[in-house]
Amino acid sequence: MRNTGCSSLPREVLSQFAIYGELEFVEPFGSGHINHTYRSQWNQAGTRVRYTHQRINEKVFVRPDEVMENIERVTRHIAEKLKREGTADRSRRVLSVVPSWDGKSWVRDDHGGWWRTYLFIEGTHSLEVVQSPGEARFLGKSVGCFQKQLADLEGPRLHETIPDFHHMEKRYVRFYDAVSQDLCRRVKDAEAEIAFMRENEERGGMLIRALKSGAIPERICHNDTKMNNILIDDQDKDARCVVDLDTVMPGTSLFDVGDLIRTVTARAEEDEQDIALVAFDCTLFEGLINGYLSEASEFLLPGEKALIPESGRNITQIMALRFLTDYLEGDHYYKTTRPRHNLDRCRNQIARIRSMDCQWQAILDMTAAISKGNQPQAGP
Ligand code: ADP
Ligand code: GN1
Ligand code: MG
Repeated sequence: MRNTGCSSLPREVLSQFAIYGELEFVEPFGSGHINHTYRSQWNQAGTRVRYTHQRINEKVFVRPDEVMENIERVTRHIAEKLKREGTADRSRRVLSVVPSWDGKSWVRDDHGGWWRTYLFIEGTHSLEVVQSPGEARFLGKSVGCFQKQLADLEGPRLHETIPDFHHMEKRYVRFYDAVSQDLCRRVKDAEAEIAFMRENEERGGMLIRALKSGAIPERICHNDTKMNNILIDDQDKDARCVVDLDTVMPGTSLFDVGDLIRTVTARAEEDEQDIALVAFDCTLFEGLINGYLSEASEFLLPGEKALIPESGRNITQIMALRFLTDYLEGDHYYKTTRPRHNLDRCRNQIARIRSMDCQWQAILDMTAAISKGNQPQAGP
């Protein structure tokens, strides 16, 4: 079935969450590609309170119970840490899961759909394009901080909510299947893009090979750090909260910094159709990596730092591959609003890679210089 983003929030679902007061209204919210997101407003004894509700996309997350178990553990861990550290404004720095009246983190609707609720984080917005190195710095710092907060999560390994999510080699297997089957007769529209994917296959496997061989360590990471999954404070413009936690699971730190590089440095939206406007911006890259390493430098190993430039290229390539595969398979994964939407997205990602390639030496030099400047302090 096509993922068009249409659905509604049943009232019998809302009434099962532990929310007091009178419902004023519910509206669709956000521009995510995967879940169905709504915002509700309530009158609680004269105070206006808002919540975020999401129907989990079960075609993507086949074990919503495991997704929610991960999210409960991760949000509890971060919230406790913020409390111990006496951090101000804590409920805007981590998602708060609102339970059902019977104490679960989810509610099922009459058709078996899975729903969850969070406190709506007020006074924030998310970005589709970054304008300044300062914004890029805040975004990088927030993801470095998120990884650091989870580095000491105890207990069993988190569930892999989407197995092999960033496994380039397995993504290629599926892509080649889509090309050879050509079920929608779309291969003819995408010959140049298919050729690009073939040419870049070997290089694209670099991160996953490094992870699987043990050259870089497995860590808990977010796995979907595109910038609109980070909420920015409306007043001071600093990043407040990393959201969209469905894919928090084991991976490499490089998946996260790579997705930041992909989204933050391009000076254009992911949906921009005029690829002449897609251009890698070195000053945004510098701000981003400075911010990220100001938090992450203390735990990253030299092998991880060395792969930061490649991570940006790699995650951009995997996104190009996934958009193209979805186009060839008939647009069943990402929400689309027009024909060729996913092909356009793939072209946009390829333009990002080409622009990075034109500035590759600058990217390498800048990363090395920032890493050197952010060396962890030697112990006493
Ligand atoms: P998707 O998986 O579909 O991308 P997200 O969890 O990212 O869904 O939610 C969609 C958007 O809604 C996010 O990009 C973010 O801007 C916004 N959002 C999500 N949760 C909250 C929240 N608790 N408070 C405020 N905004 C939120
Ligand atoms: C999806 O859920 P959302 O819109 O934040 C996707 C990411 C892609 C992104 C591209 C679970 O992210 O992997 O990078 O679209 N999430 C999933 O915009 O597939
Ligand atoms: Mg999202």
